Amino acid sequence: MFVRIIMGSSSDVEIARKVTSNLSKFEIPYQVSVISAHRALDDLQALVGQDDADVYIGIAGKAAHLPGVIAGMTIKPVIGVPVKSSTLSGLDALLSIVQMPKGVPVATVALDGGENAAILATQILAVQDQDLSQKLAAYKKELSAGVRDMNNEAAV
Ligand code: RP5
Repeated sequence: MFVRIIMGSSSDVEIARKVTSNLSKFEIPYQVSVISAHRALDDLQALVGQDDADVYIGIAGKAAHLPGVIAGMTIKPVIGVPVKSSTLSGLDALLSIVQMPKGVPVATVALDGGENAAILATQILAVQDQDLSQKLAAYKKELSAGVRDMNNEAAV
């Protein structure tokens, strides 16, 4: 079991780090590559064509076709992370990733949302993994506790 993370440029690395640090919390193996759908399509085809990952995460900015192209090459779930790397503040990337044609979905998370991409990948893998399900349940409890702490700390 592993998650394949592909970013469109090395300039996306900070977002990729958000993904890897959160996957690591759940002890999920991953592999990271830099491959542009526009500039290295053959390399992308060769990698995704190996069909060895359980979930793909595509990270890209500007005209962000990378996750959609990955989705066109695989039957595995694809999560897209739009990156705020353009003069349009990432709206271009968001729309490029979310507006997929019928039959080729990309599960799109928030701009720069590497954390949620990792959590969503974990949830997909947990469907068939009891140990991961338990870790996610514990994580949800931590989230709730965090909000309760905010309530206690809020000076209102
Ligand atoms: C996209 O264009 C990349 O995903 C990156 O977010 C953006 C800028 O790429 P570079 O010009 O930094 O290589 O392909």
